[in-house]
Amino acid sequence: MKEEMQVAINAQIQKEFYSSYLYLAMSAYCEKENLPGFAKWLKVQYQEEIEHAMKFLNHLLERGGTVKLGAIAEPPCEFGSPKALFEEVLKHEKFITASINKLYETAIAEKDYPVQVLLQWFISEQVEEESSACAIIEKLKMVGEKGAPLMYIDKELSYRK
Ligand code: OFO
Repeated sequence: MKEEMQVAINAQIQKEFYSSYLYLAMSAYCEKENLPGFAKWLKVQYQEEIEHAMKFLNHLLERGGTVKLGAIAEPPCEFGSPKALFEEVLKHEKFITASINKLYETAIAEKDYPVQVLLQWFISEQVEEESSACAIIEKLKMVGEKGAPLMYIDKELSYRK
């Protein structure tokens, strides 16, 4: 596996772990704000992000590459209203989508076909990630962010497995 490809995948592993760290911080914040359903949804998201990081890490290992884990930055601990928090989720997912697309361009330039196949899963996943954040933002816009309607959304989010 070419060096440039390995560097790019290691950088993506770091971003996926940051995503997990960010969503764990958001989950803890929601728990503190008495929004257990939001907290649960974000905790599932945190676990999914670790799986994303591991898909890249395992691919590197399977191809005889070198795993070089970078430092994970400290995420914020205050996120404002539920809508503001989900706007942050969407913004972060758009950043990850751009990063995955860039990685795909590198895989094409390096003629690394196995990485291109791996990335196709991530490209579809990013469509889903952005769409679910958008759907939650839209619901919050529709019902507002207080009282019974907020509790209803909180309950709905608690069903995520
Ligand atoms: Fe949220 O998709 Fe990975 O980072």
